[in-house]
Amino acid sequence: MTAHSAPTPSAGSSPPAAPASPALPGAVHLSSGKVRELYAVGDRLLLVASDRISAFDHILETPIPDKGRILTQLSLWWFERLADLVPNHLVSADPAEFFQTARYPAELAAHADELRGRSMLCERLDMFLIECVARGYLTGSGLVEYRVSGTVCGIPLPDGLTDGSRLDEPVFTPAAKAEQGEHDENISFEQASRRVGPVIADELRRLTLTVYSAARDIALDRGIILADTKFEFGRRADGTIVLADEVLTPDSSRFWPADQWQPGRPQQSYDKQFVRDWLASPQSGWHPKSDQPPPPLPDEIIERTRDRYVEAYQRLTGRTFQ
Ligand code: PZK
Repeated sequence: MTAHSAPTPSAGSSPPAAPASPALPGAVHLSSGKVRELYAVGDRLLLVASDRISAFDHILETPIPDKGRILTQLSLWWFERLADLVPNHLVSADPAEFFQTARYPAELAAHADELRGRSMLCERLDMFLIECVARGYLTGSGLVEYRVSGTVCGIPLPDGLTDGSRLDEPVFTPAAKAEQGEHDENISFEQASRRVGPVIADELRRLTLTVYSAARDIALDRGIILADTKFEFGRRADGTIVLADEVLTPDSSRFWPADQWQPGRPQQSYDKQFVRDWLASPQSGWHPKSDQPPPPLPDEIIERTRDRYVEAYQRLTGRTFQ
């Protein structure tokens, strides 16, 4: 994990451009993801999911109510479902439980209500410096490489595939984590092996494809295509490889409605389609390629998008949200 570096103080009297680290008394802020925050709490980590949403590579100013809770609950459900296949980093998702542990600072108890449902207390692992991506369908950066060279991360694929094509066998397509604001860079299995060592690279590929395949089957039974997904793994002091981060959420994966799947065109996104369609429409007064920040979302788009996250959660888990 990279150390948190404080923003460079700006010269003169102008205020710093970046917002201050999101303070959480009793926790040390380590890093900000696009839509999540990571804190150290004693010798553990606290992952907190916000309601922020990104689209067209921008973080929108309009939050989607409950998104952080929905995605956290979905991750937790997957961790439970997949526990027989791979150990995971979850210690507790219940503030009432984790506030009782001796390592937990008393100040944090005052924030139990804002953390409940959207946070996970986790083991602090030694993270592997690759992103472990599995793809069962061809799209995105995989499609871009395929069109140039007929390969994805150096893996040759059959001719004649198109945007959204199903692959006969899912492929492991590792990526190198990019600096904030940049896209992760696809790398070959050989490059991944150089980063983590050949034995670990083999094991990460095996775990990634095993977990993806199990999740893909579960999702498809419920009418959702899990086109691809990104996992992060780390290692315990005893050497055990552990699944970390959030898993199999619409933010770490591509979810497509199975009944609308039609290879040969970009697929409808299960969660963000209303946001994308509205932002790209004349109504928004904005262009996806614009340098300007996107405008705030209308209430109707916020509501419909929240409904989509709830629907994805409920369809996959069979549980009712809240
Ligand atoms: C870890 N990130 C990504 C960045 C986030 C998440 N169990 C772990 N042990 C050590 N490090 C990490 C984890 C996990 N998960 C995860 N970076 C380091 C990240 C920003 C916000 F919520």
